[in-house]
Amino acid sequence: ENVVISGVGLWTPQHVITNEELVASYNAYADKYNEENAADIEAGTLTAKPHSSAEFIEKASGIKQRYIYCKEGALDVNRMRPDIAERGDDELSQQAEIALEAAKKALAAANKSPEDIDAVIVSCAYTQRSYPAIAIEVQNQLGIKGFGFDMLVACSAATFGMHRAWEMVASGNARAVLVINPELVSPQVNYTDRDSHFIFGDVATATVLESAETATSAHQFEILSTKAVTQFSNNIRSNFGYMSRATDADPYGEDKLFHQAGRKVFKEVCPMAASHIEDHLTKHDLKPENVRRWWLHQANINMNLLIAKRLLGRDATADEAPIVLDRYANTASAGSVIAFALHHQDLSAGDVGVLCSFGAGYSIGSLVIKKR
Ligand code: CO8
Repeated sequence: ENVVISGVGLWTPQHVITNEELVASYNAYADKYNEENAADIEAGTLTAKPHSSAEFIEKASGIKQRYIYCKEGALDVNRMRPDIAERGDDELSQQAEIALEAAKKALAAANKSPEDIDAVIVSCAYTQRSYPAIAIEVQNQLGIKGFGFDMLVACSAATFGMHRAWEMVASGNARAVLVINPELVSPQVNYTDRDSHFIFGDVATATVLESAETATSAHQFEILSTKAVTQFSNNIRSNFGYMSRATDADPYGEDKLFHQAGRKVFKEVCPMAASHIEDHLTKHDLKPENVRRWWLHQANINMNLLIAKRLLGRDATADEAPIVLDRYANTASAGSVIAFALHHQDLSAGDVGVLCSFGAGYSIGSLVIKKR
């Protein structure tokens, strides 16, 4: 059975943090930290916190700003993390709230109503609780029958989620599947660490995958095939988890937040991603020059430029490989889906595109798709 992506939805938080705001807050925090710990820094038992810079951030990453679900607290030098009120069991969870925003947009774009959907997958880098699944909460809110589940694949959560939806529809086990990526990552960002404080932003994306036979939307992309690979690496890691209570580990320890060896990631992931994409295209007797659009993972502009250059043998234009991380920063698994959401309506029937994620795990996931 031919499967299409028949709709995509993008929810963007209303709060923005510019590089300048972020750096002013971090530098004030660093000054305070250095002053309070002057004796230990002088004695050499503690390292002084160096200043961050907006110029460095833009040059090293291409990021100019990021969106955040709750700005309150994140820039407060006495807090340095968002200040989000806990909700009761009878209230909608924050992650389900943003998932619903994107899901409704995807359903509208796909021209589908909840009765048409047989499964809901919430796939992202973190879920705010273990159970009941956020997907089941969303399913309940929308009044969808069938089933829902959560899955975590860090950077490749969105593509791997779409892979599972493709399998469900292709096998005839579901008519249509809603895949949602509520990337509410700001609570996991260490705003006191200059190496990583600038990297991430919050967003939610969603897609509807269904049989080509039932699709009626204006913009449909047939999935020619999917391809995934994982290879274990500690270079991007978060040790946050349910075991902390038993191990007596500090639940707020720095290793419980996102941390990485960014240089190593860059060196190792770029060649992996380029050869993965090349192999995937070869399966369809396609060459990189046959690809009209590249919706690539959005972690770092230099990574995308390098991967596109390896594939094409020249620089890709912004029209060929759109960049959204200047506005959105790295949004974990949602980056390639944001690029798709903002840059797909201009393609013509028969145009081929590649949607590809790469990052933590390591994990790489791609879909070769064709405009109908
Ligand atoms: N301001 C000023 N200077 C800085 C700053 C800063 N903010 N940060 C670092 N520097 C300094 C460094 O200390 C270093 O100084 P020195 O040379 O004296 O040691 C110098 O600047 C250069 O630093 P780097 O070598 O680290 O700089 P790079 O040019 O390599 O850029 C990057 C750093 C941007 C991190 C780059 O290496 C990169 O992007 N790598 C790839 C990273 C990547 O893709 N990671 C994947 C992220 S994970 C993901 O996508 C999803 C995970 C799950 C979600 C998590 C949500 C929280």
